[in-house]
Amino acid sequence: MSDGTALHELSAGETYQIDSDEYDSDDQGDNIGEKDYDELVAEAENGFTDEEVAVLTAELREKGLVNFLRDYLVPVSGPGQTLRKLLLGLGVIPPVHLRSSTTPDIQLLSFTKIVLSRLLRRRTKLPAYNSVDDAVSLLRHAKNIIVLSGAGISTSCGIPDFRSANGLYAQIQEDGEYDLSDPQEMFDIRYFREQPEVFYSFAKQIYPSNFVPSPCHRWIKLLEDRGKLLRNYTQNIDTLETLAGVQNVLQCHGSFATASCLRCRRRVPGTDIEGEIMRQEVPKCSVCRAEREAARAYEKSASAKGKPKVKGGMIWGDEEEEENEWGGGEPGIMKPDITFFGQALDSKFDECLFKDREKVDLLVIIGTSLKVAPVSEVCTHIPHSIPQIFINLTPVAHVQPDICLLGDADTIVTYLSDRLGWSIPPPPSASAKNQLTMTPPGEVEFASGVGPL
Ligand code: CNA
Repeated sequence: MSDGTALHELSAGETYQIDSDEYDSDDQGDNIGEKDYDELVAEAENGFTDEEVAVLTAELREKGLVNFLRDYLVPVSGPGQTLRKLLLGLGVIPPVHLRSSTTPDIQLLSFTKIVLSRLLRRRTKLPAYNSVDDAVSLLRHAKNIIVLSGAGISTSCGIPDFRSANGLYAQIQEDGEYDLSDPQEMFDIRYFREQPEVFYSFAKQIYPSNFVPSPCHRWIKLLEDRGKLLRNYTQNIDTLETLAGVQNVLQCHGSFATASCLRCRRRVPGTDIEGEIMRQEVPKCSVCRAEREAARAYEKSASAKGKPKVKGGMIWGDEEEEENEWGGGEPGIMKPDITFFGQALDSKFDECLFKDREKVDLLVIIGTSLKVAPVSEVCTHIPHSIPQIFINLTPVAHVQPDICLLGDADTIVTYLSDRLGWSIPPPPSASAKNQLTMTPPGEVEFASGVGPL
């Protein structure tokens, strides 16, 4: 689960490795002597048998990290076991500063979690499910489907995805207009703070203005209408699932439905900054702007009268000080409430996944490269015995779904529906569209004085 982890792109191999960001063990010079090593091996061999380790690993994959650790450390009957014994049983030698046999569990916990997460990420394909017929049968019988969707379900609506050959990253690279070491910087919060104009130069391309939900969005609605949708975890920020009428959708990466000031955190309806987005301008916070104007006016009159430059508890000093206060010399910059790389996901993601993993009976992944963590980890954080269907234009190498249906997602879901004798609902009427576009799903709190849409 996200565990407060910031949004980040999986780097090559990361899925299967404890990377240095996750665990900075200051382990330089962690050479292990032959004697120590032999003692650890002996301790491991006296701990769990191979069969017991296999059972523990299977339990981990079914229960998930949190439940597994709870049951392991505090079992209903009998005394708990130590994390040291578990780690050694899994063949993992703790780093030197955690290696003493007297190291308490509490100190080993973070390291153990990383080791277990790594194990969880290795899902083995279920041999029973392979064909299109299997997919049809799974869909027919499933009652609690999680749909994990990505930008690929909106490309047919005219919204480019990130990583396709004609996606946003390729466009940005081709334009060569911005000095970016990686097109991903376009969605990096640090970069945004420094150069918001870059994001706003292309934001209108993905802004949900005149788009009509695709057959895929409506297919998710169909699953919901048939009482089969447990939840749609969407990485998309275009709110088209909501426009299609899907109720049980979690917009994991936020959406354009609201926007907030980076400085004062005031939140406003997304439509407040629509004009600037369409004109490719950087929207500024009107409150911060007014405050700054007032502060400047005060400062001017104060210095004319020889008074100290103090207003409202703030000290208005030299240019540099003021620049820091405003975050780069600008009054508060407004940012749509979409999650950028480097920002943490809403805790709702963890909460929902923790709850849903107990009920889910089928995972359908559509139109995503599964390159953005932590959402990509939905695949491995639900019990590994739950079947997974992957529908996408291009294959992925780093996950192991059971059934891969490669091609245009709209065509595939239409085909599956035909086979099932289901009909995908038509696009919403124009009036429904006006009501629904940009409506934030669930409850959204606005700053005082600002009403909901
Ligand atoms: P991605 O990494 O760009 O992957 C999209 C995937 O969809 C690729 O693997 C494509 O092969 C596949 N694809 C493209 N067109 C189709 C199609 N017609 N049928 C089937 N598959 C197709 O995007 P992800 O969603 O994996 O990455 C997550 C990012 C993308 C999230 O943070 C989003 O906010 C972000 N994003 C969202 C939108 C949107 O809201 N519509 C648009 C662009 C980017």
